[in-house]
Amino acid sequence: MTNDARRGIALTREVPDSIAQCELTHLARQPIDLARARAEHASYERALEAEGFTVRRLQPAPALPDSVFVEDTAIVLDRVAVITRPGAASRRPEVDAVREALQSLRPLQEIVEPATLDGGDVLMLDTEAVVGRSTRTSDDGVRQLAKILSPLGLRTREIEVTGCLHLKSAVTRVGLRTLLANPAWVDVRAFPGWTVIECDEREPAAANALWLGDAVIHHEGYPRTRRRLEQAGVRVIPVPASELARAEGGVTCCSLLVTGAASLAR
Ligand code: CIR
Repeated sequence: MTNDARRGIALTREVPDSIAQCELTHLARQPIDLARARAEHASYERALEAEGFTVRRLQPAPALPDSVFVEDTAIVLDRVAVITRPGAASRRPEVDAVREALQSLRPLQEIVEPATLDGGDVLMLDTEAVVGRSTRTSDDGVRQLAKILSPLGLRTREIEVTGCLHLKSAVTRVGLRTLLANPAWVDVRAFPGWTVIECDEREPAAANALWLGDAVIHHEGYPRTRRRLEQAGVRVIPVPASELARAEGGVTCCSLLVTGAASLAR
């Protein structure tokens, strides 16, 4: 696709100086090369631009270590954007800039205290929101989301996820009727009617792909899983993402895609 705004806006946020203090749940802390992380993030933004998105960077938040992972702060749908209340207390101040950026693009709703919900736990499958009941998302968070989505004709379903941070670490959409999953982290039988491509077992974190409608952005470090995707006819755009993986982030985490006509209003 040519470099224009027809696809909509991708909200991103720069890798903060404090990334080394990020939250970690399943990974041991390793040093993160800030310059390299920023270069990888820039490659990711360029890939989105090359696919027709206008990248809009939120104001930087140098003191919020996980602020690059904007996906967790909102769920952007055609007719509403839901501002979340992240499960990690250190991440809650991240939502302010996201709310400000989204308010001219969508009617807003909010997940409110004491509920928690991370955007990384919400997998939208057409008219259904599948929500991972991870350590970050509470039952009340799922209930509040269901209440917001139900009047829009969208169902909400809770699903168990184990061994990884978020539902979308375990399963993501890669096609009109196709998912990419790590069956060790999520029960793939929970998606009847969907073709499920399993990631290579030597690449457990490879189930996280960012679906753009006709291609996916995927971490270049997972060539075996990439081959499986390509064999299934999925167009893969590989990007470097190894430094942010050390912060337990994947490719879906670094953007909020605002697509459709409403996104072009300013
Ligand atoms: C966290 O633990 O919250 C961050 N270090 C990583 C968040 C990754 N986000 C995502 O999977 N949606």
